[in-house]
Parts: sequence; C-alpha cells; structure tokens
Amino acid sequence: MANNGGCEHECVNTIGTFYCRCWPGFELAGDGNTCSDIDGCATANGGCSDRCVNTPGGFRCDCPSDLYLHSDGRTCGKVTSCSVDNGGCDHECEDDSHGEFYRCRCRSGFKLSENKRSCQAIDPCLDNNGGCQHHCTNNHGRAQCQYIDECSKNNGCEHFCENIKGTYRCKCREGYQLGRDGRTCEEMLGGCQVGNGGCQHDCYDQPDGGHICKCRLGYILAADQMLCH
Ligand SMILES: [Ca+2]
Repeated sequence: MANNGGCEHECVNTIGTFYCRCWPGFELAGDGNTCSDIDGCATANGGCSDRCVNTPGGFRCDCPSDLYLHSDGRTCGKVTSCSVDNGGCDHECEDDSHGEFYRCRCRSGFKLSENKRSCQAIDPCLDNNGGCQHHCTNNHGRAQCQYIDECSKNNGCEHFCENIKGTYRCKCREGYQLGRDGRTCEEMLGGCQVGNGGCQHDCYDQPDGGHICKCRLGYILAADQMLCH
C-alpha cells in the first residue's frame, strides 16, 4: 500500500481494509497510526531492584558499580560468595579461605573483562603469530596455523619472493636493492658507474664487486691506482 497506509511502523492488511501495528515495546497512539515508546520503567520500576533505564522499544536495569546484575537481568546483588550465582563469574569463581568471594577467573584462552566478571576470548594469533610459521587464524580461541605460500600467487616481486611468517617479502639479485615499493629492484650504483670509479682513463668492474683502473697504451698507473702518467 502506498505510504505504508499512513502507519508509522507496520501496516497489516485484512479483508477489505488494514490496520497499523507497532513494533514490540511501542504502543499505537490514539490516531491509530503513530507509535510511541512504552516506558518500561513506569510500572514497578520495570522490576529492577535498583535503577531502571528506559530505552526506545525497551528498557534495562542498571546496578551501582560495586554491585553486579544477577542473571535475571533485574536484581542487583553484592557478591559475597561463589555459592550465589557463581559469584557472577562467567567461568570460574574463587572464594577466599573464609568462604567469601575473592575473584573471578577465566579458562585458558580467555581473559577477564573490565567488569571483572565476564570472560572474553583472547585472539591467540596476536601473541607471536599463534606460534604459526605462516598464517594464523583464531578458531574459537585456538590458533589454527595455515600454510599459505603467497609466493605461489602473483605477488609483484620483480626478482624473487620469499615466504616468511604470516606474509612474504621480495628480494633482489645481487647488485640490486629493493625499491621503496618493496617490489621492484634497482641496480645498486657503485664501482665504475660512479665518477668512472675515480679512474683517470679506463675503469673495469670486478666480479667481486670492486673495480680497477687501467691506463691507455703509453701510460702507466700511478701509485694511487687511479691516475695515469
Ligand atoms: Ca521503552
């Protein structure tokens, strides 16, 4: 129906006519079209033992910071012992030697949240790549290692590709260095390419990376191994 039948939320078709319906937590206003939030805190404080907070379409109970919300979502309780609601702990609850609440603990692979009650999974891959050589995936709190050879797919390396922990890097042949893009290889300038290697006449690059100067016929190399006389 055009314009949703004028209904703010839902328009329900019936035989020959229609009516408006609101989402849960809202009620239809007297005009039969608009919906307004039901104040869940208006009746009996929403059943909350302490603070009731009305929200659009719902409401929730809040507790002062030194109390915790019972699993019923209504009652605030002071934690005195693990025997009550597991001390409000998600996983393990520890009493002290007098049988009074001491602290919550989480099973391995989980850590205690800021509220000191609930436990949240630790991503095992954040710690030393989960011990994986290559890719680590968080499988419900356990590290799952995957071998992915990034070098086997197109990686953009100009010369070589080296597969390393969790990723890869490009490498270049001897005499070349990796460009700033981490992919291309640039020839390393040196030897005879820079200022003729300091030679007055001829310069010869050597396989060991060095270079030597030689003089043209009729000249001999000076003691500095560069000038000719
Ligand atoms: Ca409400």
